[in-house]
Amino acid sequence: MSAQRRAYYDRIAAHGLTPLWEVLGALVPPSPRSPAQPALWRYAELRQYVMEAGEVITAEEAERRVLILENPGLRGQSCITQSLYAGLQLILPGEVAPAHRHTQSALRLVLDGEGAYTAVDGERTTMRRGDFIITPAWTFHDHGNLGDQPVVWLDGLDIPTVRFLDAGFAEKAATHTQSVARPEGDALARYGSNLLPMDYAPKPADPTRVFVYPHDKTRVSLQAIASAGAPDPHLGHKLRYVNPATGASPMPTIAAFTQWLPAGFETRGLRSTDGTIHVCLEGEGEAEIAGTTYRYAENDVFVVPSWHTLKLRASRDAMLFSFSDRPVQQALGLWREERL
Ligand code: GTQ
Repeated sequence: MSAQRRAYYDRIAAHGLTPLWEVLGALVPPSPRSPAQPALWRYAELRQYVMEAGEVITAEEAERRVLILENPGLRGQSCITQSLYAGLQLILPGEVAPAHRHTQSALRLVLDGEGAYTAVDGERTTMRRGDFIITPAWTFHDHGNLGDQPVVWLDGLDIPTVRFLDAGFAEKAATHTQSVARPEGDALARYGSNLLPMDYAPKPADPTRVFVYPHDKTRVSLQAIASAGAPDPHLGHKLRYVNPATGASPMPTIAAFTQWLPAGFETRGLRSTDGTIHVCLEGEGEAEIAGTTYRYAENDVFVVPSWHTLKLRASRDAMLFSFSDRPVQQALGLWREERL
């Protein structure tokens, strides 16, 4: 750089100015260049460290005893993609993770152990492996373990999105455990059975009042469509979770999906602008992400950053759960995908 330019940049810097032409290519790239990297977390290797957290701190002291899955390209930022956070939460028998609420939206995918519950706005749901549970923004929630086994689930939150917007609020509830206001199953009966209360008129972006999508029901649906026809070449047998009252994603900031890949099946390459976190609930196989192959097995988590081509293979019948910020991108007219 010429001495004249250098001196000029230094002089304008003192006035809070900087030249666009030095950064234009990076600011407006021809296609996404995510700093996030593809990565896979092997549950069989991580489980011991998750259990060890139970010896290091109590759920109550921690408020939430979670090991964050940090993207290797985004260390220190508590995120798995630029917009989403993921972590493994442990709750031991007899423990309570005290009630609080925040403007961040959360999902849980139950992975290991039985006997825990999550309570959302006064209703408990028993956490069974594979259940997809949500706690929408600003709903009080607490977790407890009434059983005799450690229970582990994957948390997915829009923490980085809310941080980006500087829109985070949180508060603790007056009591550790919410009092039970309605029997278990109430929300599913009222909002999740192709029926709705007479006076219920949700706005388009309202989160669903159905806060648990039971694994057994989802699996039955996947099995039915898998035996009814050939898999989509790019998706296998894939369905999206919805707010049944609106058809929109369960929460406004996070989309979630479930997918069945028959043994021996391989998807064609697909890339999309929503960086996506996948969890293997059943079976095993390979994820080829931008040319690098990762082997996945039960309870493994892998992340596909924005605009990285994904090919999935199943060596045994595989069931995958996934989530992303797709509804945010779609609301803003930004979402793109390319099927190769
Ligand atoms: O369960 O409320 O992994 O507030 C991070 C923040 C879980 C929770 C996390 C949270 C929670």
